[in-house]
Amino acid sequence: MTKLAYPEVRRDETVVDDYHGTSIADPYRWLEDPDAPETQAFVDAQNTLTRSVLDQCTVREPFEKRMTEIFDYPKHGTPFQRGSRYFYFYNTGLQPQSVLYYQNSIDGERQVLLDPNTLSADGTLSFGAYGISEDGELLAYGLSQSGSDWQTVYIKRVATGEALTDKLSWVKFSGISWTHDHRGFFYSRYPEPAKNADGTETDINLHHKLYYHVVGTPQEEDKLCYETPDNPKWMIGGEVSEDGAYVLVTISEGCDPVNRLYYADLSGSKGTFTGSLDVVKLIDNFDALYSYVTNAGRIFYFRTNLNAPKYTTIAIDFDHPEQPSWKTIIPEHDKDVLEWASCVNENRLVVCSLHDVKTVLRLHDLSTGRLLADFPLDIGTVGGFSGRRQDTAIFYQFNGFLSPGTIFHCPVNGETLVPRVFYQTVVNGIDPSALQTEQVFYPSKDGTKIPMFIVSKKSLKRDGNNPTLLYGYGGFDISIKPSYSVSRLIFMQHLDGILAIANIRGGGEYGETWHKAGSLGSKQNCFDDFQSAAQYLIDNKYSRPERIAINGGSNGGLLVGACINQRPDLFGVAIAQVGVMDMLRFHKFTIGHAWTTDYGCSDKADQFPWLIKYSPLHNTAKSDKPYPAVMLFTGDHDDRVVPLHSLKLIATLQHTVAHRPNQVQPILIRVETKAGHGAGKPTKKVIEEISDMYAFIAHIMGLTWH
Ligand code: X98
Repeated sequence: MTKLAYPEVRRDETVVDDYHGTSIADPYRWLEDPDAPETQAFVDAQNTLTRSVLDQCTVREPFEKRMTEIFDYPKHGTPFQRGSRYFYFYNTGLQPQSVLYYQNSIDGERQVLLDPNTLSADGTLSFGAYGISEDGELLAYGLSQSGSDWQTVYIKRVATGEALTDKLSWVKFSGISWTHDHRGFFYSRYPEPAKNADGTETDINLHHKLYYHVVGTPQEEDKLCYETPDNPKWMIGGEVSEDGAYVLVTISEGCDPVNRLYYADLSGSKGTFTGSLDVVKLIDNFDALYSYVTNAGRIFYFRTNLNAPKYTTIAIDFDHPEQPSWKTIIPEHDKDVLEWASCVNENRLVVCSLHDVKTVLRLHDLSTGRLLADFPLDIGTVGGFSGRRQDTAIFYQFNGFLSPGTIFHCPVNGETLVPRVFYQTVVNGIDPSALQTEQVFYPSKDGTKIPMFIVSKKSLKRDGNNPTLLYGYGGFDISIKPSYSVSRLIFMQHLDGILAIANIRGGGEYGETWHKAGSLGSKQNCFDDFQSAAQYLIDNKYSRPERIAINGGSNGGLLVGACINQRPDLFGVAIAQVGVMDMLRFHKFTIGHAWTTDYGCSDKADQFPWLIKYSPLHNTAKSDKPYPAVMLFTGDHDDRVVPLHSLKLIATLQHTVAHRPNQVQPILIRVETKAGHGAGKPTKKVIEEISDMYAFIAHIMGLTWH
């Protein structure tokens, strides 16, 4: 491969910061201004270079064609009931955005409630938060433009389709929770930004507040229900209890699974608030998570990790709220993580757990916790669920690496569980019988056993030559569970690829202990686990370094960024999507401050040493060895992980690595326009991005399409 003509990029050597006595240069600080013409020219030049490489990738066209064919299958969301109506999302196949439908009965005629595809020509307007009133008559829904986290909330009358005039701006990180009188709902928002914000801005998000909106009134009249002016980084949520009698107010200080928990009695007010809610502070510290499950009068059930890193369900009597009176309903399991619990049939609890990264679904008695029955389930993930206290039957969606999705409808009021298939997803063109899944447990650097799924053709030859996509995330208590992916199956079917998913530390696969073992001062464990995964694949003759492509997004983009600096020789290709790359400054932009719970913060003298050791931006070219081929991905409207992370890293990598005589592989970035962190991306953009990614991998590895 001939060396590419990388763009000339200005370095400003005058930008140097002092971190607790250590000087750190930031020569590409100017790339932090998304509106500067120089930044835009940089992006244009990078995109032009990247496109010139992608245009040479012969797999690009067949991949996109095949992906478009196979992805064109109907996708049905898990139905849920409000009032007498059933609601669900549905996509015919390649529609840019899924459509929200309703039916007046379970086998009634389908009617369109909201079709985002009619609202924008290019599909870049997408659904965000939504809530349907208890009687099923009103839909409040957030719309987001170009993948931004900002949403504007509107209201629609279900029966007539009439759009009301209500318009709520500056909504972000919000649920929508209706009071049972159908008069209005709780939601969370930020103050109006000083300058207009459309998702390309990088300004820090502070002063999240909880409001109540009354249908038919202007937003200026919304009741401010709770704010924490002394703690501008705290995040506030509101949820009406299942019986409509209370609102539960939760406060988080970041992404850790811990929250304060307050409640207010709504039974007298019927949502007609005169000012701040009269809250009772049940839990006023950040020692543990308390996630509302249900309540029977003043007996409240919560999922918690208090003294239970794998989570339990407890009952708290609000009339005797002192901790010794709390009752354990579902005790902590020694192995399985309790992911969520939901009350059904008035007195039963559906409990979803993770056992070695595979879903287990069980039915328990609510008041005693006694196990009543196990739901029959294949190996995979329950990805959708609906069922509430008043329901005698539930819907749940199952999927896995080789299973595109089955929605089951199952009565939960009897002695036994007899699920009926409500909807079976059918995908033509992929033969799952030719493929296999295994789960291995490999040792990491410190000996910890890490689970890894390996999906491949049954005809796999362990000759050390197989193109392998190694994917990881490793953070924020998020578990990477088996899921169906057309693009990965195409990689296996047409390029003889292997998919390896390493369930590295930092995630939630084994509860809070697993999460903490890969965060703060132990973040290096994530990178060691991921590198050990590659080593396992090499030692066991699945692949070799040149044939391993590592991939991760967001916190997983950081994982990829850190790993190429630490072990450039271990991988052939690195794809980092929407990654956090500047570990010294991430907390200054949009919601970055919420991630200090996993990462720590460079402002703190005792935490700066953790971050400077692995920050992708600050550790390039520490090794003389050539880097793998690199492609960074970002979107101009990504206001979760702002694009400056990837822009500054690519400028740095091109300066420090790409020009070295021994660096043959390209180091590139792809900046998508009118796209954000991922949610709400229209189907066409998804297919284009994925085709670019696999075409690049195939091009670098010299794979031929068949
Ligand atoms: C976030 O940053 C999620 C942001 N976020 C939310 C919501 N609530 C939050 C409360 C506290 C802190 C962050 C919150 O989205 C929310 C509330 C109601 C409805 C919907 C959302 N995350 C991390 C992230 O995006 C990890 C996953 C969630 N990162 C990007 C971490 C590093 C890279």
